[in-house]
Amino acid sequence: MNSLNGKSLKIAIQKSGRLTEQTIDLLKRSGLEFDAYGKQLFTTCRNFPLEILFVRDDDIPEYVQDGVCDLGVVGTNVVTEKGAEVDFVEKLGFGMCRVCLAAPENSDINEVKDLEGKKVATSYPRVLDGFLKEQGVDAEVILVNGAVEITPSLKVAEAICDVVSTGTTLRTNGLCELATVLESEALLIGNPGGVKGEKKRDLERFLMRIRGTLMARQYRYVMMNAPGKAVTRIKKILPGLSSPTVLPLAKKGMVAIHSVVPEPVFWDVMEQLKEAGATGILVQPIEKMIL
Ligand code: PRT
Ligand code: ZN
Repeated sequence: MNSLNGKSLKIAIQKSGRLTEQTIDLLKRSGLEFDAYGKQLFTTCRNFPLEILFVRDDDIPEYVQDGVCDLGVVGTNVVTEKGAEVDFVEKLGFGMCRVCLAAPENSDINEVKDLEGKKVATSYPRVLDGFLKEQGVDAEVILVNGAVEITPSLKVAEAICDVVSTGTTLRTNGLCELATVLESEALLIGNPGGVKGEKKRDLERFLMRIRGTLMARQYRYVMMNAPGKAVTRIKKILPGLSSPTVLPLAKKGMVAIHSVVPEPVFWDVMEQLKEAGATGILVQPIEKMIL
C-alpha cells in the first residue's frame, strides 16, 4: 500500500461501526471510486485526489481540528463531546440518534430537576455538564465508557445520559427517558483553517459532488398528464425548485407536466395533484442534483 500523499485531500471516516456503511455509500454514490475492505488504515480514490482514512469515530474531530485530515464524517454527539474546533460543513441525514437523560421507571426521578444532588452516569460528560448547567441542576457526573444503561441497577448512579436511537435498550433496562440533551446525526466536518493552494479547488469539487448527491435524495422527479385548463391550479400545487415544464400532448387539450417535488411533502402533493385532474403520474428518484 502506498503511503499518504501530502497533496491529496484527506477525509477521516469511521473504520467499523454504525456510520461506516452509509458513509462509504455516500462517497461511492457521489462518484468516488475506491476499495474499502478489511483491516485497511487508508485507501486512495482512483478517480479523484482524495485519500480516505479509516479510524475510530472518537479520533475524527481531533484529526480534522489539527489538520491531519481536511474533512471527517462523525456524529454530532462525538464532535460536541470532544469540543473540537471544526466547521460543520453538511448534515448528512443518517446516523440519527439523540443523547438522552433517563432514570429507572420506578424511581423518584421523573424530571430533570429531580436530578439535583444525584449521580448521573455517562460517556458524554462535557455534553451533560453543559446541559445541567443550563438547567441550573447540580448533579454528580460519573464517567463510564460503556454499558451505561446498567449503571443504575449496579447502584453506580441513579440516572444515565446516553445515546438513544429506537429506545429499545432503555426499555430493556427498565429506564424511562427524562429529556433530550442533544439531537445528533452524521456530519461532514472540516478543518476551520480550510484548505489552501491546489487542494482548495479539489475541496470545492468534492463538496459539489457530495451536495449534489445529498440534495438529490431530498427530491423526486414527477411526470404527469393533465387537461390544459388544470395547469394554473397544478402549478400552484407544485412546490418545485423552478417553474414546471409543460409540454403539449398529441391528444388535444392535454399536456404533460414535469417537476421536482420535495420528499417530505411528496404524498400531500400527490393527493392534491390527483384532485386537480392529474393522471398517469410517474415518479422517479433523482440521482444527482446540481443547482
Ligand atoms: O469503534 P468506534 O469508536 O469507531 O465506534 P463506537 O462504538 O464508539 O460507535 P458506534 O459505531 O456504536 O456509533 C457511531 C455513531 O453512530 C454514534 O456516535 C452516533 O452518532 C451514531 N448512532 C446512531 C448511535 C446509535 N444510533 C445508537 N443506537 N450510536 C450508538 N447507539 C447505541 C445506543 O447507545 C444504545 O446503546 O446503540 C444502542 C441501541 O440503541 P437503541 O436506542 O436503538 O436501543
Ligand atoms: Zn467511538
